[in-house]
Amino acid sequence: MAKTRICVIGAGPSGMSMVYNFSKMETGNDAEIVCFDKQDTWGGQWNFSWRTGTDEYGEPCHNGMYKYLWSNGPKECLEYPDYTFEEHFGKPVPSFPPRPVMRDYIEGRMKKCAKDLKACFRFKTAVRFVKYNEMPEDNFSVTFTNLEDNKTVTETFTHVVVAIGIFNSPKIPNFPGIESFGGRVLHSHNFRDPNEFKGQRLLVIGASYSAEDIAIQCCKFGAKSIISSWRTKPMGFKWPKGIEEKPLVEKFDSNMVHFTDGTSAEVDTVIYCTGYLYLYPFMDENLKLKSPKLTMYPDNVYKGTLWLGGGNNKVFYIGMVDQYFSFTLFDVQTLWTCKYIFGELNEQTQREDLEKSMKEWVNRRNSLKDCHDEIDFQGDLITVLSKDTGYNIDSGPVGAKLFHTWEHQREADIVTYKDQCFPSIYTKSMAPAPSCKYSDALDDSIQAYTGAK
Ligand code: FAD
Ligand code: NA7
Repeated sequence: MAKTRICVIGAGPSGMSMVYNFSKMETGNDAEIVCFDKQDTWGGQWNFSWRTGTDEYGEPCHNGMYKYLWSNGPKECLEYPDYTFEEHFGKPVPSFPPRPVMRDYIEGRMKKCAKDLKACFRFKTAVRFVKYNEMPEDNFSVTFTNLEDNKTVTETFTHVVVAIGIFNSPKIPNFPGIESFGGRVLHSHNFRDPNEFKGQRLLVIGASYSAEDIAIQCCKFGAKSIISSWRTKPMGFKWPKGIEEKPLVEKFDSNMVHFTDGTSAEVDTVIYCTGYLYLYPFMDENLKLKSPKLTMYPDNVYKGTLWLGGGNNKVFYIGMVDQYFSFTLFDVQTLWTCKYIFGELNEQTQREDLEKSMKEWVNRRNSLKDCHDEIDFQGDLITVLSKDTGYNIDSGPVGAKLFHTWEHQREADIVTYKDQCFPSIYTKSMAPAPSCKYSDALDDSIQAYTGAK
C-alpha cells in the first residue's frame, strides 16, 4: 500500500483545522500531511494585509479583511468544542471579537498542540496544478511554485484537500457609463480602512454582508453620506442617519449616478460589494468544483465535503458554502475527511448511494426559503458530520438556535447587534458585555477587547 500523503491547499482556518485534526489521528508513523499556502503564515483571510491587487511575488492578493473589522456572527457559533475562547483568554470574553482576536484564537489552538504543527506547512508556496493519475498509480501530481526562489516542482500525493476559501476572487460587474466616473472605484475585496472615506459621499453597490458592514463602518468613521444600491431586494434595516437604500444603478454620468427608480445622486467614491467568483483554476477539469454563485451546498459533493466528480473519492472541498458557522463547520468537515481517509467511518461505498445522498441535500438546498432555513440546513449538516465522527453533538443544533436569535437581533437593530451577549455552547458561561459599544469602538486591539492592561 502506498504511504498516505495528503496535500492540503490553503492554510486558513480550514487548512489549519485539517492539519490539527490529522495530528490527533492514530495514523501509524508514515502518513504525512503537507499544507501549502502562498502567504507567509497561517490564518488565511484573518491575516490583515495592506496590499491589494498583486502581492510582492505578483500573485493575486487573497485577503479582503480590513481594519476595524469585528466578527459579524457571535463567536459562540464558531467556537471549537475542544478549545474555547474562555480557555484561550482565561476568562469569558464578549461575543463579537475584532479580527486580531479571532486570528489569535485560531492560532492559539494550533500552538496548544503537543506536536509542532508548523512543520506540516509550506508557506510562500502557490499550488499551480492538481491532476489525478489513473490506476495503477491512483494518486495526484501536485505542481507548486516556491515563490521565494521561483522554482516550480511536482510531487505526488494520495489525497487532495482544497481549502482556499470562497471570498477571494472579486466579482466586478459593469455598469453603463462607469468609465466616465471621476472618483475612485473599488471592490470590497480592496477596502482596507474606513478612514480613507471621511467626509465623502459613497455609493455602495450590493445588498449583503459586505455592503452592510462597509456602509456602517464608513458611517461610523465619518463618511458624509452613503447610498446602498440593491438588485433583488433592499436589506431593509433601520439604518443610522447618513445611510439610505436605493434600487439598482441604471447608469453613471460622470459623478452623477442614476438609479432604476428615476432618482439620481452625485457621489465621490463607488464601492462594489458585489460578492465573489468561485474559482479553482489549479484543479484539473474533472476535479474542479463548479459553483456559479454562493450556495449553501455545492453540486457533486457528498456530505458537503467529498468530491464525487472525479470518481476517485480522494478529493475533498472544505468550507465551499455560504457560511454561518464557519470555523465549526470547517472543523467537523476536516475531522470527517481525516476519518474517511483512514477508514474510520462507517461510510457507504456504492457510488449510487453517495449520489443519492448528495442529491437529497441538493434538493433540500433548492427549497430553502430564508436565512432561518439556511441556518437549520447548515446546523443539520454539522450534526450529520458530528454523528459520523464523534464531534460535539450540540454544535449544530445549539449553534443554530443562537444564530436564529442573532438574525432577529440584526433585524431589530443593525447598529447594536454586535453589543449583544451569547452563552458558550461548551462552557455555558455567558459572554460579558463589551467594554465599549460597537458604534463607539475605534480600537480593534486584543487588549481593548479583553480589557487587559
Ligand atoms: P481562507 O481564510 O480564505 O484561507 C484560504 C487560504 O488559501 C489563504 O491563506 C490563501 O492564501 C490560500 N490559497 C489560496 N489559493 C492558493 C494557492 N493556489 N496556493 C496556495 N495557497 C492558496 N467569517 C466569519 O466566521 N466571521 C466573520 O465575521 C467573517 N467576516 C469576513 C469578512 C470578510 C471581508 C471576508 C472576506 C470574509 C469573512 N469571513 C468571516 C469569512 C472567512 O473567509 C472565513 O471565516 C474563513 O477565513 C474561511 O477560511 P478558509 O480557510 O476556508 O479560507
Ligand atoms: P455576497 O453575500 O455574495 O453578496 C453579494 C451582493 O452583491 C448581493 O447583494 C448581490 O445581489 C449583489 N450583486 C451581485 N452581482 C450584482 C450585480 N451585477 N449588480 C448589482 N448587485 C449585484 O457577498 P458579500 O461580499 O456581501 O459577502 C461575502 C462574505 O464577505 C460574507 O461572508 C462577509 O462576512 C464578508 P443579489 O442580492 O444577489 O441580487
